[in-house]
Amino acid sequence: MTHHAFAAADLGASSGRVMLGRLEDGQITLEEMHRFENGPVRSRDGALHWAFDELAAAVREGFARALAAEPELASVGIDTWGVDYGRLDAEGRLLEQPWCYRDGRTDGVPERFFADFPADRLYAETGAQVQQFNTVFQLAASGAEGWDETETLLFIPDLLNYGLTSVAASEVTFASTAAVLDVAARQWSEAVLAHLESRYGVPASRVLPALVEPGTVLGPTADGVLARPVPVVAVGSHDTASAVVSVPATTERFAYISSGTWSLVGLELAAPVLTPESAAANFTNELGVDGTVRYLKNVMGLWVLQECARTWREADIEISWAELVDLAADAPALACVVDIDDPRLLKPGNMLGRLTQLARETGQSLRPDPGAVARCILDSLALAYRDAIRSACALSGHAVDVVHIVGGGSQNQLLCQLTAEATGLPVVAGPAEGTALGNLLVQARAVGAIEGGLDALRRVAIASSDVRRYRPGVLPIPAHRWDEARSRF
Ligand code: ADP
Ligand code: LRH
Repeated sequence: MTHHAFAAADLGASSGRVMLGRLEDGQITLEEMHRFENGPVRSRDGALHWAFDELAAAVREGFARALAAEPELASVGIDTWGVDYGRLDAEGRLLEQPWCYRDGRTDGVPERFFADFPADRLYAETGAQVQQFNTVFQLAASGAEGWDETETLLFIPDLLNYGLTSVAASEVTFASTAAVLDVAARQWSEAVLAHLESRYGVPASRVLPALVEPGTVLGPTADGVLARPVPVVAVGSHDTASAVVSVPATTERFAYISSGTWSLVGLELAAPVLTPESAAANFTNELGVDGTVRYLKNVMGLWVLQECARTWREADIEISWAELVDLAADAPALACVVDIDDPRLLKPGNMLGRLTQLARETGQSLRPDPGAVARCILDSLALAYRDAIRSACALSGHAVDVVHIVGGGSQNQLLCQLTAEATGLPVVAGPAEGTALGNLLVQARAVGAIEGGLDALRRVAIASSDVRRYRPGVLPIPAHRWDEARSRF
């Protein structure tokens, strides 16, 4: 029986993993090779960076284990969280550990940027939502220093691929998170690059490499990286792009939520939506696999709960995710809801204090026990999903009959049920390791082990995924209570 094996490294903002995928009879089975924590590291001067060298070593370790387990390993591929980058000198050395997008250096930068490059022009060109951490604003914030020594700017997955292969390329799904692409052409935006150079002294057109589409085989791992050279595939290297590939959809009329540190909520479309209404609603048009567009909104996500859990851990209160979900399920529904996308929740630290403040500002009070806090976060997320899905459909004219939730958050049964209740739509939850699966699917096709378009990849995703189904109307929360809750902020 033919059998192919691939390894996927999937680095989220809270954890990374390397999964071995075995493809047999149209089905991929996953085996975890390595799992490691990730998170921003505060340097002595207070700045937030990523421990890139440690992440690169962990990816390599995971790939080495995969090759030891499957000596015929056909390829490896890497995806990571969006927007961040590193700068390399002429010898290919990293000039500094990459900045973390949650650092405060971009505070106020979009407003200054738009003074001489209007927001509507940036949206018409790049289709990117305004998030202060978009690469374009990070580059504007970085100042003119260090660019003489910079030979190449690479995004995080491209940087990891470069470390494996010495090939410098920029994979387009990730590049689309940077707000420096002409989104319709799937090419660098000459206008945005020229502005970065003339206004901020950032020689973007010189340091950015050629773009490649997902599925491009970059080349073999360099000698000595692994026990033998293994092809490296540029997959949908933005984690959300890989996650969307894995959605086990049986219809085109689906919305997805890629649920992890962030919740990426939206639709798969054939073309970007670049209308002023879409810009006003701050929807982004990120690029997907096979010429698709990921039309979505960044909802603040389980980050808020992760930060609360970190505070409880520091106070010696250890609660597993499953226990937290149980406590939240026992807490009253919609007792306190906040605008979970308030920018004040973006940075690390004092999350409980900030939630309490948001509640107070809207005439509510938040009970400080973990069950009530978790319930507030999950109810607020479900409300945000409802808004995002409704708006995405209205702005794009694409109707949906089902919501797919993939990623670690698909294991949160309360959040899945609340999503069904709030949206009034059936929810299909899983796969929890969707991003790794999407990464593996694109590799499998790149080396010829699967043939066909996204529908063929999704048939394998369906065969490979255990899903759980939720229907609306199970919890005693009628629609008008969601409307009332939404009216509080
Ligand atoms: P990222 O890739 O952004 O690091 P993941 O997709 O790994 O994120 O999802 C992490 C999140 O998944 C956690 O913040 C947690 O809320 C949720 N999660 C993980 N395991 C469980 C579980 N057993 N039950 C409920 N939620 C879970
Ligand atoms: C999710 C994600 C998201 C980006 C954010 C920085 O992991 O890639 O799509 O906006 O991280």
